[in-house]
Amino acid sequence: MQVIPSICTFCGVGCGLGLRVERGRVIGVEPQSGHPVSQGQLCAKGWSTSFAIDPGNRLTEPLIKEHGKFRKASWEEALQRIASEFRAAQQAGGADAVGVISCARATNEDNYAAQKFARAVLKTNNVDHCARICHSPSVTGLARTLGSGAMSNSVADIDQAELILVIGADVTENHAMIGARMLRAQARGARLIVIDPRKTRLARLADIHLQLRLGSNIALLNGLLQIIFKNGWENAAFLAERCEDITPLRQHLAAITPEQTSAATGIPVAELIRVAELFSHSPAAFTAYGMGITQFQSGTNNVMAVSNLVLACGQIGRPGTGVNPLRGQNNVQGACDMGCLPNVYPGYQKADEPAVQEKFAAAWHTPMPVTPGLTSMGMTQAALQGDLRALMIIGEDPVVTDPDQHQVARAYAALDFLVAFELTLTETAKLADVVLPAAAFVEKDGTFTNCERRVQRIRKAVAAPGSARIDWQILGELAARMGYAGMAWDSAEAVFDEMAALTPLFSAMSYAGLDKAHGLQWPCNAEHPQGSPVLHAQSFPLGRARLFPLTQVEPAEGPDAGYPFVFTTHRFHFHYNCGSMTRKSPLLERETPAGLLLINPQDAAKHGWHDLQAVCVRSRRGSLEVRLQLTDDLPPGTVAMPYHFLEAPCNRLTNDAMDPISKMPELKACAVAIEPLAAGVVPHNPRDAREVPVYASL
Ligand SMILES: Nc1nc2c(c(=O)[nH]1)N[C@H]1C(S)=C(S)[C@@H](COP(=O)(O)OP(=O)(O)OC[C@H]3O[C@@H](n4cnc5c(=O)[nH]c(N)nc54)[C@H](O)[C@@H]3O)O[C@H]1N2
Ligand SMILES: Nc1nc2c(c(=O)[nH]1)N[C@H]1C(S)=C(S)[C@@H](COP(=O)(O)OP(=O)(O)OC[C@H]3O[C@@H](n4cnc5c(=O)[nH]c(N)nc54)[C@H](O)[C@@H]3O)O[C@H]1N2
Ligand code: SF4
Ligand SMILES: [Mo]
Repeated sequence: MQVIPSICTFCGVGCGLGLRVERGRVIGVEPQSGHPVSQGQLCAKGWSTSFAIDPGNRLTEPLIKEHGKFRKASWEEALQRIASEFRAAQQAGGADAVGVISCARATNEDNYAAQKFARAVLKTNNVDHCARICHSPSVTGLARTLGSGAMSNSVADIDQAELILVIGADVTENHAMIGARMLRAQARGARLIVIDPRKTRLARLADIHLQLRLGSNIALLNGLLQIIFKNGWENAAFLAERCEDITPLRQHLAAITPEQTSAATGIPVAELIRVAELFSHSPAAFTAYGMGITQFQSGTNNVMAVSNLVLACGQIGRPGTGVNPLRGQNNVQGACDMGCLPNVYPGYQKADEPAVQEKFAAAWHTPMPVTPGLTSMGMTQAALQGDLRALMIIGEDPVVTDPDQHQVARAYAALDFLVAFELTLTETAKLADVVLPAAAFVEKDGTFTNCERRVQRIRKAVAAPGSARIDWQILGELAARMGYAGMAWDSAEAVFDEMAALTPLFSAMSYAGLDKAHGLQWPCNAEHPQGSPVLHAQSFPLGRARLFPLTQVEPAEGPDAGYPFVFTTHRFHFHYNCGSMTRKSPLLERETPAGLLLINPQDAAKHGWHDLQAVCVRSRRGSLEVRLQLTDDLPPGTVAMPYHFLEAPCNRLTNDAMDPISKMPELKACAVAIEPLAAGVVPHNPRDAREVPVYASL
């Protein structure tokens, strides 16, 4: 048996794995000892890796759909078909009639290739990925306040924090090794404060839990700041030295009273004062936040409100502090860094700046597109309107994971051509005209970038099943077929080196450097050859940071007589996003029943519903059938569902009302009605039809 060092393929913590390989198969994993983030541990998902990538569950040959049914095809035929369909779509609708959705689960090398393919081969900026519906408000919000949207500090900083503030993140479930580290910090005396409308496990263990009304984040953060300014608890020296003038913010907050904040958020005044005092007086406060901040139509403003609080108290730029968006997927930080966003090239070089366009035109030996690109949700809208005709989806399952499932399915049905690169036949792949089998992380070399900007090596441990190929190689072969020779790399390292040479944030990185220890944190360049564990120590990318006056924005849909419950969505520890990988593990499947609607016992009692009652849940966009689970994790009036289960597709209900700045849809709040099913009726389960393309008839 060999043990090959790698990095976990699930969440953005980026734990170090050893892949146990026997007779050409990954038979299990072990934690890497001495890894700076995972410290010799893994969570249940990491331990289940071998099921998630098992060759028995995988696509092995290209598939082409004919008369509504897939048949096996050669790579030659499949690639030729994709090349000619993309060219036909562009001839009919122009360069921007096509788009690429890249993969936050694939490597930096794959993502670099995806955006280069979009820009250099297709000549469009229509390239995006699921960061759009994850931390895009962090990218836009922190760009405005600091100039950089990444986690400012490192995971190890938690060990030095005196206070840990967690806002809208369920850390023990979703970033398990960070959650464990926070609890260890609390055990040695750090204070733990959680702001969440649900009683999460971490909230139950915290010193203080502010169980705010769902969606009242700006009201709460403004209220805390108002108390801080009123009492003179702000860090005046830091504000004077490091920030722009804050007079407009002070004036804006002067109109607010703690009583108003309490009424708007449901938090007693005394609790507000206590948290404001503790946070502002702490010698080192580490602030972490997640989807409870970003997934709102006010997502960008929510992020800026977090940033205001951190800056006003000077809790940034030192070890143990910082504003720390907990990035979600194993390589979502990397997919953003590599420029799989319509408005930036690798390293956040702006796509609308002529100098940047010229730089890449010269490096890639072809003109660059000049029109602004569409976001992923923008591509869905364009497809519905007939403006987008062909779409390439590399490892993403928007039919399950994007809001308003019926609309997504209608949009994809309206395309002339859809191609999916996947490990398995997901709900989205079922809708495609061509499906290409992609190599999984254990079958390729490359790098993943974790949530703390740490670029880490993954290594090929086994051969890909059947004829499956690596994403960047597929893109290179397609490029050649479409007349572009500049993507014919011979190794992942060659892709990385090209990227590093063009990206100032990565210019001092190489595979040799990454191999030496446990990777390097960007920026890693001539100024910081050893990388950067803490950002913003001396100055901000903007020079001085900015604090913005902000006003509470309510969710687009509130409860009313027709739809009386607030509906929200979140995650379970044992499953991961669309579930296409974790649900292959019988061990993980055993842990969590699929498709439950979580509801407070008082609500259930009021309506005479019992635990496991079968119900129909309806929003303005769709409906589904599930069973209730009674839990006091949720306050009365709010119901919640995890989103991993295709047989209980909560994104049939969710609202695509969007943040105007980041285009983030409001996945955390909409309104629903609940009706009990007749006694004895079993909830309809679309999984019964699992292998049938659900929307093939649309
Ligand atoms: N086990 C597991 N781990 C994962 C994932 C997974 O699917 N499963 N997915 C990965 C990905 S892609 C991501 S992005 C991360 C996401 O990790 P998190 O950010 O933790 O994601 P969620 O559980 O969706 O939401 C976090 C919390 O926001 C709270 N919340 C809802 N509304 C509000 C509000 O108005 N204010 C506040 N303050 N809180 C609110 C919810 O109650 C929930 O506890 O997890 C990653 N890790
Ligand atoms: N209601 C609701 N919806 C949500 C959210 C929510 O909180 N509530 N959260 C949103 C968030 S934060 C996110 S990030 C999205 C995630 O949404 P998705 O990105 O759609 O989900 P994932 O399960 O992370 O991964 C998608 C696919 O990547 C494939 N894959 C893995 N590795 C590779 C590879 O190397 N190459 C290729 N080609 N494919 C690969 C897997 O097989 C999997 O099917 O969901 C969003 N949707
Ligand atoms: S915490 Fe995240 S990275 Fe670590 S083992 Fe679990 S899923 Fe993998
Ligand atoms: Mo995410």
